[in-house]
Amino acid sequence: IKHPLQNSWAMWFFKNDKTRDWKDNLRVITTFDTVEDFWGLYNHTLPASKLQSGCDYSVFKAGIQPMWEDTQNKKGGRWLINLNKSQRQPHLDDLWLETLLCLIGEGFDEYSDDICGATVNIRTKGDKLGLWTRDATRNEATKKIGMKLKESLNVPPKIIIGFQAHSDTAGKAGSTVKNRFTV
Ligand code: M7G
Repeated sequence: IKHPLQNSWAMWFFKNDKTRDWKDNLRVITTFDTVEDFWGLYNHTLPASKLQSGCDYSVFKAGIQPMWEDTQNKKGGRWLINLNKSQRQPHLDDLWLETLLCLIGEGFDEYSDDICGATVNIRTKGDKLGLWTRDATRNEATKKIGMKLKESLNVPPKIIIGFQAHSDTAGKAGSTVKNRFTV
């Protein structure tokens, strides 16, 4: 008998094809709800660091699409970890795996219900890790989740990470988005 997870999850893949709408480039790879199926999936998918630039992986609770427009995301936001180019080879895959283990292991304690999912963006200008939560107005939950993420990923204290509301991010391609919280 397999070990059930608290939630069912879907893993998504995004491939940047500029001839199509952003949403049409997003595909579900598979869903899983046991520890064993998670590892089967993890071991059979290309590590994030080996994806082409412009691609994303996302892992979200089943029923939530990894986009701002989903009803579960539209009032939410993300904690964002920006990596520089030199961090992909030594660190990206470990950081992504640790993020996934926090998600599926419900590692955010009493705030695990605030979690929607996580995304890794592979980009030449620097990869990004985002942890998406459902309500950017929940101050206490948001701050605690950010602190827990920073601790779980061993982000050095002097590196400050920020939380941005999706409503601030949407439609602001290229420009800097203000942080609602930092830890
Ligand atoms: P990105 O892939 O998050 O970061 O956003 P990048 O700038 O480092 O590549 C790039 C663009 O993808 C955005 O400016 C939007 O046009 C589109 N995009 C990204 N996300 C997460 C969404 C989304 O949730 N919904 C929609 N409609 N477009 C999105």
